Amino acid sequence: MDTESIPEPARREVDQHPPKQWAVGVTAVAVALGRSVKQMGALRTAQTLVALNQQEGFDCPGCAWPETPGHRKHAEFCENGAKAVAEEATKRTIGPDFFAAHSVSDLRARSEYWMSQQGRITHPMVLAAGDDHYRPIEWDQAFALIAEELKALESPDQAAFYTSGRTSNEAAFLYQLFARSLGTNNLPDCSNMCHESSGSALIEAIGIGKGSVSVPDIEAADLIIIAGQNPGTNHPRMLSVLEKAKEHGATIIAVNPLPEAGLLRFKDPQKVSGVIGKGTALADEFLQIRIGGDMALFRGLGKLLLDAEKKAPGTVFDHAFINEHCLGVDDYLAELEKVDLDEIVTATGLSEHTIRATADRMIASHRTIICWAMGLTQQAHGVATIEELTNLLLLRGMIGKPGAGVCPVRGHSNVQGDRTMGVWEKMPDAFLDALDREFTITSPRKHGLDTVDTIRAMAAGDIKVFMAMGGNFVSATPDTHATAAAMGNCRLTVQVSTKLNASHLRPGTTALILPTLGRTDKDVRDGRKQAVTVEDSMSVVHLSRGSLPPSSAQLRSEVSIICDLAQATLGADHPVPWGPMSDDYDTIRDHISRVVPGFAGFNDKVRHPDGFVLPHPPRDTRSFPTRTGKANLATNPLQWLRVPEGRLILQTMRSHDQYNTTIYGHDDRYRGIKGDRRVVLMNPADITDLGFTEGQSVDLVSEFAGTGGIEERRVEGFRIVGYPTPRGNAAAYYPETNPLVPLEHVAAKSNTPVSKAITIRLERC
Ligand SMILES: Nc1nc2c(c(=O)[nH]1)N[C@H]1C(S)=C(S)[C@@H](COP(=O)(O)OP(=O)(O)OC[C@H]3O[C@@H](n4cnc5c(=O)[nH]c(N)nc54)[C@H](O)[C@@H]3O)O[C@H]1N2
Ligand SMILES: Nc1nc2c(c(=O)[nH]1)N[C@H]1C(S)=C(S)[C@@H](COP(=O)(O)OP(=O)(O)OC[C@H]3O[C@@H](n4cnc5c(=O)[nH]c(N)nc54)[C@H](O)[C@@H]3O)O[C@H]1N2
Ligand SMILES: [Mo]
Repeated sequence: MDTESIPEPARREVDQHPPKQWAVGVTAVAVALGRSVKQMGALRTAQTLVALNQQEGFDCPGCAWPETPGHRKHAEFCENGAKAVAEEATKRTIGPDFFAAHSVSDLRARSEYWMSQQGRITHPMVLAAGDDHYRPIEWDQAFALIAEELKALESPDQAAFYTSGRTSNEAAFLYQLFARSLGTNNLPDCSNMCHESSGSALIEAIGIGKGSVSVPDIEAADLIIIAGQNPGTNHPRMLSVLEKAKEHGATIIAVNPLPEAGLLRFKDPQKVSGVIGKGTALADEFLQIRIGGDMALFRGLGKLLLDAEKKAPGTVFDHAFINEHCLGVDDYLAELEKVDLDEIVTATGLSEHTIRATADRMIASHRTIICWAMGLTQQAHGVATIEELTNLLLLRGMIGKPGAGVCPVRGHSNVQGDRTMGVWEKMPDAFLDALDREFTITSPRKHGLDTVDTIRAMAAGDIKVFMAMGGNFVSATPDTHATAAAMGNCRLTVQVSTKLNASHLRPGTTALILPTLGRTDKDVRDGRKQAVTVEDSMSVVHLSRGSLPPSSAQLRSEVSIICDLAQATLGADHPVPWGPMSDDYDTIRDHISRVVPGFAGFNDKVRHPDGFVLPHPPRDTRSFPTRTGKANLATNPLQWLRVPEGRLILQTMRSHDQYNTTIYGHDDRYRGIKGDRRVVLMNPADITDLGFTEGQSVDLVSEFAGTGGIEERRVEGFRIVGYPTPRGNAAAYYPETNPLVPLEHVAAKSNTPVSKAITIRLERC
């Protein structure tokens, strides 16, 4: 395929239509099939899409939303899942000729869109010190090069091992085992930028950092609050579960600064009525909240629940549950007493009437679920916000019973599994003890570096070797220019990748690209077809088997790459049986079954058609394995965002045509935006008040109070689009806006970059 024929899109006038009032429907099917055939051809499209999320097929590399139990036989259609598959299973390839034709300096001028459209990387490539071209390298030489650099380190803590959330359980387990065998806990991952705030809050509150509900729970709930999440684009299969819940009489409340199409109305392409009819109205209420106002909303609701409880004691709070299971209740109630509803109205931008109506719905509910995603986690006070919503559920005993609980909706398809497998810079000692016993190694106990701290350490020259198991570190992390410079301080950067991206172009002194199999690819080891496993957002573990012939004989599985690297680095007499595990993934699962809680009998259990569900003590038995042994209500000072004079609060979000840093196209169909990603969505009244006009091109300048005064960062040439977002708030796409997010702008406790609340001003350009 002639990849030169894929041009950079010409910048043209953004074509804007009013935001869509419904999601999915027949257009989605057409768009996804069109993309699939373009990337894969008709035959491969047919072969691939029938195997998606089937019992004998592969797990969708799109989102982490679970399959409905018993339904894995009937793959649900999901436009964005199909697009994610088409991107991976594309027939386009890039190999040594491509890299001979394009220098690194040339490629830096290309967009992420252009790069991802070039196709799958087919050969291991090396960028030698001082060279401007990647050149092919043999696998063994690549492993020897990495091993040499790792062995030359003064301390293993001079290495960092990043993971993106597509990595299978088996590869993730081996990757952390390798890092710990080497002697470091430096295991930053994409979760640090994603649901870390949820984990931080939930571990303290309920003793486990995972959601407590299942698909049947959602279908059985009578009230579902969805805050800071855009499921129509990012978790489309969630919509059919919400539709089921509605059929059973549930009320759905959407809390979002934007009127996201998927939350308002849903057309199910599986049903004739969905294709031709008006669709199901999903949200009964749309609370158009100001960015960062969620903690105030939940606190205001808490106050109204308390008032109602005082009026009719025993009717609102679940005293039996509170007495048996909760700590910290009196302090929290004392805090609620202080609430001034006027402040809540100002902080949220919602009317008192709306907040009271929501409280009434909560009081009337017997089974409440709260779902959330990045709108809540990527806030400076994200952890406190999630603690606040958990408090409300605890006061009402809404956890550990059918149809009720906490539901952080995960991002990457195996991000939750990677954590379960030990990819975390601060894994508890009990896990490390079990790992050491199983393999007779000595894991380090000193906590390692997370994503933001890895970048800081790189900038300080303290990280010499950086390895990434997937992902696009430079584009996904904040402060793009500072991060790119920090990468340049490394002696060696290694990217295990499927597709070309900006991280390959921000090398250390030497850089390697190691091409790997994806989910859709057939993985044969030692003559036998291998399967891997993944864990979804609701703690269900199941098998995934790729079936497509790999696009190059050079591609290796992540598992085999790690095992070969480990043997090259740690030597043949290392106590971990890297060779046998590399040849037969059942062997890896046997080891996992003895190390990771909940995995006893792993190989048998995972062969059940629906996989198996991991234990979750609060959900299963209302027991709370926290430090105190009880569910803890947290009391935090109320926090919300004030918009400084002449400024806006900017959130950075995903369009309908991207997967994180992989850009599929330039449209954002549900938001009615076509042909341009460099846009800033603003309230029309703000456009006028700030002295601008629609369609004007501006620079976005972020302002951040650093230690040395106000710091500024700039991205250039964004087109103003009038959009129904609250006054004082703006929205633009990630990753183009990541240069605006200072490395220091992180959430308290979770260290998650604050990608959803950046103070900006606009400047004419
Ligand atoms: N197709 C597709 N699917 C994906 C991804 C993808 O890029 N493409 N990414 C995957 C990953 S890794 C993740 S983490 C998930 C992300 O899934 P989401 O969290 O849905 O992704 P975002 O686009 O970041 O959207 C955040 C939502 O929060 C809202 N929001 C912003 N600020 C606030 C606030 O202060 N309060 C409230 N209440 N809402 C706010 C935004 O308007 C937006 O609707 O999706 C996963 N699935
Ligand atoms: N401003 C801003 N920044 C954000 C966010 C935001 O909302 N706003 N969201 C954050 C979130 S939630 C996340 S999760 C991160 C995402 O951060 P990452 O996970 O690091 O980024 P991705 O764009 O998902 O990574 C894409 C790359 O992964 C590689 N890849 C794809 N599939 C495979 C595979 O199967 N194996 C291997 N080895 N490689 C593969 C391809 O080479 C591709 O180029 O970004 C974060 N950054
Ligand atoms: Mo994510």
